[in-house]
Amino acid sequence: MNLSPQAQIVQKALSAHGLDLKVLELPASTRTAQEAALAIGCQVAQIVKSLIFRGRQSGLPFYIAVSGVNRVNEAQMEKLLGEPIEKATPEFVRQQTGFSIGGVPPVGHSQPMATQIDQDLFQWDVIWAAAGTPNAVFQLTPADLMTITRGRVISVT
Ligand code: 5CA
Repeated sequence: MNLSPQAQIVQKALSAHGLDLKVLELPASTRTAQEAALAIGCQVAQIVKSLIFRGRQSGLPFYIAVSGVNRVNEAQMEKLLGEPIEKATPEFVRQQTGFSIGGVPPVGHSQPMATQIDQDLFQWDVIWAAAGTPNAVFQLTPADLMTITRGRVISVT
């Protein structure tokens, strides 16, 4: 299958972990969690939202993998991360990850960053994440998500 260049970056990062995870490019948009769930035929809660925040003091990026139905409790997250945070601008997301909003994957980022994983994703046998473009996704297990991101599992809500 011919993947677009951004999706190929993600496929290579996944393959490098030795996991049999396959990037799919779908005809329909997967730009938002809702659109992705519709295109895939799964629950919105099974979609991994890839949210980037910026530390207001450190300027560092934080990656939070969030179930499609959850909203991040920023005050709680600030306690956990130890500094005030703000939602990243589209430009900051591109700089730090190498991808644009709507296609940001959990792996293959241009800069390594601290990762948190929403514990609610563990309710599902399989979940889906973006794979570099607003049409690319891949299926994985919550355990795979931990393996590929080395993230810390937390309550985000
Ligand atoms: N492809 C789907 C999942 S398979 C996807 O990427 N969904 S997402 O939720 O991870 O990405 C969209 C997210 O980008 C939104 O939830 C929102 O948090 C963020 N976002 C959207 N527009 C903006 C914006 N203008 N500035 C900052 N963040 C934004």
